[in-house]
Amino acid sequence: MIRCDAHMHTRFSEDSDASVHSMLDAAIERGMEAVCITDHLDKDFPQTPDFPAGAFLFDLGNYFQRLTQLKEEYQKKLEVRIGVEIGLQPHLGEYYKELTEKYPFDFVIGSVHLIHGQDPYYRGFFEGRSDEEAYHEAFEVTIENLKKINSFDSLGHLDYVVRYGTHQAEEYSYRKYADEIDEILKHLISHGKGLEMNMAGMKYGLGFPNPHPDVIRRYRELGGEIVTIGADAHRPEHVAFDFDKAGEILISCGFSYYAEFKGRKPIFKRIVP
Ligand code: HSO
Ligand code: ZN
Ligand code: ZN
Ligand code: ZN
Repeated sequence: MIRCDAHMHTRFSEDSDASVHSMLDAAIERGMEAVCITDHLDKDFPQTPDFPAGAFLFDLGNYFQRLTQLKEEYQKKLEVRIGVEIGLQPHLGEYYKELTEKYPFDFVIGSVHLIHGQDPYYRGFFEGRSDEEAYHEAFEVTIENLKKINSFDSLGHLDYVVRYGTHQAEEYSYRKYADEIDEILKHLISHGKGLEMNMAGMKYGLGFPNPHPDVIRRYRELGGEIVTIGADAHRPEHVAFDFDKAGEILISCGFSYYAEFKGRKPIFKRIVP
């Protein structure tokens, strides 16, 4: 059983209305022993149909103050850790370095939400691009980000772009993008970075987490040891989503442990099937 959900959003994130309490209570209800709250901090997010330019930022001083209170309030019921999901863009290396050194995060997820300034969440990105072109472009941009940004612990939802593809996974397999994916995985391994297994892929109808288990298996084959797990819930009902399947999937990828982060250091937990 996996007992820690290490990726969730609350109303500190522009795209969530959930109170922190509602997310923590849901985690207790689902049998979690620990959670890490990882609100979105996506510097230089462009204007989109839902948000004005510059959305996905919040006051970190206020965040730490509020979450530290709740950490104490919940300490007998649930271990609450304080993290963040930073949105990677190649020009933000120095910005994120300063920010992650300034605040005492437990865990920093680095995620690529923007491909040359566009979020594939919006259909506009796929206009004028085949899924195949879009996926190649997303992985190339991921490599570029990794070369420029080191201030994170685990790479979030590596194949995020596939969730939103016109034909989703029809044009997708590890093999088809093996050159780029291997470069991403080798970079993570040689820099001591984790790979996230993001269970939200299950609820997007992909039928697999992000990244696909073949990618997680390849990370293992190449010597990767740090897999973090999160449901990426933006609402209480999605906390620990499909966690009953997470352990089996990870075992099928050759792992008997998963990793949680505390004080920016990995803690390895045995997966009990
Ligand atoms: N950042 C979201 C996707 C999104 N983009 C929502 C804009 N709105 C993934 O958690
Ligand atoms: Zn979000
Ligand atoms: Zn994300
Ligand atoms: Zn997220």
